[in-house]
Amino acid sequence: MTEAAGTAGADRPFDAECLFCKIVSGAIPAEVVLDTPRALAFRDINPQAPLHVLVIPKGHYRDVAELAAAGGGLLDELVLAARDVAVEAGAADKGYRVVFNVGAGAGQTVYHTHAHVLGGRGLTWPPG
Ligand code: D5M
Repeated sequence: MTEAAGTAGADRPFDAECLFCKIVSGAIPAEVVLDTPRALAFRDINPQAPLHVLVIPKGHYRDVAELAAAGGGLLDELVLAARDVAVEAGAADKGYRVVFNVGAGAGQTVYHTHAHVLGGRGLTWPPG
């Protein structure tokens, strides 16, 4: 978290400088597909597959390890929300991918935990 981090009145970590905190607060619009008390899912602005949704905790945690360390079942909720997104999109039967990039070397550009949920086409391995 940055120096701007605090809580935004909902008893959860908040970073006023964070793009995804701004999406949670509604300051920046997003195409929301799932909204739960502690998680939000919205379409990626630069989709890499027919289904490409980001699932985020509403609280600010810089990466998935920080989220997991915070405990409280938040990581479980994100994974189950990712499943719900894939099911709702009709992508679950043929398989989907849930990716957390951690750190710049892995391609993380937004330091607010997000699961990429990818599906709707064949997905090869290894990823780039
Ligand atoms: O993934 C960060 C992802 O966030 C990347 O795939 C683009 C996406 N992104 C960036 N800005 C937006 C907005 N405003 N709406 C929706 N999606 C967005 P990373 O793993 O950090 O590289």
